[in-house]
Amino acid sequence: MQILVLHGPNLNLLGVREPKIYGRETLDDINARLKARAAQSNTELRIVQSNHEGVLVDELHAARRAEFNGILINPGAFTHYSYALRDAIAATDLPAVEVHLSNVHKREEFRHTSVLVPVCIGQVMGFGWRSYLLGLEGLLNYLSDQVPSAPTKE
Ligand code: CA2
Repeated sequence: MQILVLHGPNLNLLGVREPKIYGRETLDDINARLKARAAQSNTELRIVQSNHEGVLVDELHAARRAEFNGILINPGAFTHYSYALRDAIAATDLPAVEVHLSNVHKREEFRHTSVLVPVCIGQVMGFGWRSYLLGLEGLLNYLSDQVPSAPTKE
């Protein structure tokens, strides 16, 4: 199986700034943990971090063409207002899980809305770097529950 992991804007700063909110793990640390867990389920990850909305949209379009099985995404602040990302996730027709390091509901009002979660199968937040692993776990479980479609009779 293949899963696309997307990290949105500013997440490249993880571990370097604001450790009280986002923890001390770097993005490389989180990616290594995700890869190790995915390998246990014979799953390959394509991992991309971008500060640019269009790059994330392009990655989502490419994921559909390349027959990925699912998407794990921390959209960063795009969570709260990007209809472009929402449309792109919906267009993939793939199961997507939204993850957040922080519990956005304990933070500023503008973070309380996700315009993306309606096109995702689920959302995990508030567990720091573990949110990513919990999100991956949920996605892998969801995918393993999917019954392969029966071959069509002639
Ligand atoms: O809690 C999350 O994972 C967020 O997606 C993080 C976004 C924020 O805009 C969302 O509301 C919630 C911000 C990521 C910024 O990451 C930084 C990491 C270190 C230093 C500064 C920013």
